[in-house]
This record gives sequence, structure tokens and C-alpha cells, in this order.
Amino acid sequence: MILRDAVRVLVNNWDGGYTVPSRRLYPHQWSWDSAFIAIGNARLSPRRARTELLSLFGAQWRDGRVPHIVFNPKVAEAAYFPGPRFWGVHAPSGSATSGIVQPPVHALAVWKTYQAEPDVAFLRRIHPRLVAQQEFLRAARRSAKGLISIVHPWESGMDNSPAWDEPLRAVEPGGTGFVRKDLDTVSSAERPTDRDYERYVTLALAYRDSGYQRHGQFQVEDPLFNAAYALAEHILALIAREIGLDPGPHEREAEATTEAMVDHLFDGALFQPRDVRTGRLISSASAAGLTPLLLPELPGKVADALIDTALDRFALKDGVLPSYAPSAPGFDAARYWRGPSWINLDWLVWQGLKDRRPELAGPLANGMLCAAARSGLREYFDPFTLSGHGSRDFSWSAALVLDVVA
Ligand code: 2M8
Repeated sequence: MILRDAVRVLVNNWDGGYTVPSRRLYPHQWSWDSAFIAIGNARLSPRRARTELLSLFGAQWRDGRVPHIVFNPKVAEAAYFPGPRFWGVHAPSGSATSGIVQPPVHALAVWKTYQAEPDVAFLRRIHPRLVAQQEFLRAARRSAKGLISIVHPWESGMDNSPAWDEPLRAVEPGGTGFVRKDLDTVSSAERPTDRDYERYVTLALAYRDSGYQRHGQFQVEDPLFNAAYALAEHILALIAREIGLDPGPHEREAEATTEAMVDHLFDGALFQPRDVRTGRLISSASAAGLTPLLLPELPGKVADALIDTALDRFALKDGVLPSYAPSAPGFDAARYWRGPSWINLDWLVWQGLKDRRPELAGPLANGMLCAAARSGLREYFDPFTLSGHGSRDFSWSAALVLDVVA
């Protein structure tokens, strides 16, 4: 039943060259959604997974950045806020896009797609694009500490995580006079507040007005983003081997970034974001801090400490993971990225546990399937009751459930 539903969602949300995250709430192509969706589609139709990824990279900018949204020109401007006119920018391909990025989980998706059906021509075609994506991050976003910054909460993918409350307080909200579209579809109790949106808009406008160049009032080194970046280097080394290129530089970059993360973001129990503007770690309890488990180069002792934290503070053994530790201030079981369980985050941690601690990966996989069976392929779930929240028929929930059962 869940599988039939998952296939139905992916088929219905397919738009010809890519998959929308959800028909009403997110009617365009999103960057990291496409990566997760490709991972699921690789189980059904590797060709469709390749098309999804190539279509996203088709909108890559000249500087290598992969925009977080590629707009569908057939969808009305008013269907999503902020739409193409707000961002005011086009990729060299002619597609209207946003100007910010999302966690670079695409190399992982490329590799999973390749494993499902080895196609060297695809690897050769997408490899330079993945390299350019990483080069953009190094050129535009890397600090002296060797870590990559995000310049907007939307870039974290975990938009209103309590981890961003502190850096966002420094942002003077000026962005008003806009109309939110998300509240037409989802209850305001399950979405970011208007105050959050005012700050999101302020930050996005300032970045836009700098020609998408200058860091503004928000600059943070996020553990999930950096884990995705380092894992991408690890995978680029695997891809390089497959297509006869030198894996060495990628291996060294993966190791160096992992080391920088341990040196600068690990607090002994969890990876924390670092506020680059103050130079301080943000003391928070986000499940993003568990995702460095994905990194093969992570020292065993650090991985063990993370797993202890996942057991103690995120109730790892009970099934799904909350996106924020329930005992921490700011937790909310139903409000978007402030606590609910998300299948993509569960899946990333599950990937990190599969080889290290299969006895813990199993219950987590089971938790994801239980949530989907209990409430359908919702965008997020109450981590205690598994009741569904946000959008229905959500693509990455469908895709990753397919991968988990495969
Ligand atoms: C959510 O973010 C968008 C802005 O990018 C929104 O709220 O309108 C986040 O959950 C993000 O991680 C996700 O990629 C996007 C589409 O599913 O929705």
C-alpha cells in the first residue's frame, strides 16, 4: 500500500523533466528535493532519475552555483512566493531561478543513480557540473577555517530551525508588503511565522541587491551543509576513479573538510552551526548536527559520541528522529523544522548508520515506514504520534520510502 502510494506520488508530481516537491505548495523544481527524488526514482526508473538531475544542472549558473529553485515558466507568478520576479534572475539556459543554493547532496544522488544502473556516459556528463558546484562553494563561501557558509536560512533547507533564532535576531526585518502563499495550503501553526518571513525576505533582497555576491546579515557554517559538501568530495573521488580521472584532490578535500568540521563545529556531543559574524558556535540541538555520520572519514570516537547523543537526546531507538531535540528550548512537534520528523533527515542519518551500526539503522528505517503507513506521504510528522503535517503527497517522502524498502 505505501509502495503503491509512493509510486503514485512520484508519477503525479512528475512534470516532464523533473518532479515538483508538491503540486500546490511547491509547484517548481527545488534543488535538494530533486536529489532526494532522484534517489527514489533510481529504484523505479534510473532514466527518470538521470533526467531529473540533468534538468536541475541545466539551470546551473556560470559561476557554478546550482540555484535552489528553477521556476516553471508555465506556472503563474502568484502561485509561489517568492516567485521569479522577486529573484529577478535567469540561468544561462534561460530558466528563471532563485539566487541562493541548498545543501549539495547531488553527488550522492548521482552515485546512487549510477549504482542502480551504471551509465558511464551520464557520469561523464554530470561530473564537470558537480565539480563546478563545489568550486562555486569554495570560491564564494569558504572561510579561513576551511568551512562553507550559508547566507540565508533557506540555504540550510531547514528554514525555521531554532538553530537560526539567534543569528536571525541580528537581522533588522525590513521586508514587508509581501503576500505569503504557503498559508493558502498549510495551517499557520505548521509553518514559519510572519516575523520569520520578514527576515527571510530582508535577507534575500539584500543578497539580490548585491548581485547575489555579498554576505549580508546572516552567515553561518552549518553542519548538514558542510557534511553534504565533504561527502560530495568523497563521492567525486569515486566518480573520478570510474571515469579515469585523478581521485586524489577530492579525497584530500573530503578529509580536510571533515577535519575542519571536527575541529571547529563539534562540541563533544553534537555538531553545531558556527555564526561566522560573531565567530561563536550556536548552542543548539538540531538533528542536522548528526548528519556528519555520513562521512566515511569521521573519526570513530566522534561517531560514537554522536550516536550516544542520538540515543539520549533524539530517542533514536524509538523510530523516527525529531528534527530538533524535544528537551531543548524552541522545540515544537508540529511547526515545520522546529521539531517534526522529516523523512530526508531520517534518511541521511540512516545512511550514516547503515554500515556503522546496522542494529540502530533498522529501527530508524522501520520508523520512516511506520510514519508513512500511519499518515501517508506527508511533508513532516509529529515525532511522538506520527500524525502528518504540512503538504500531502510530498515527493521526497515518497522517493526515500522507496529507497528504504528497496
Ligand atoms: C521548504 O522551503 C521553501 C523555501 O525554499 C519554502 O518553505 O517555501 C524547505 O523544507 C526546503 O528544505 C525544501 O527544499 C522546500 C521544497 O520542498 O520547501
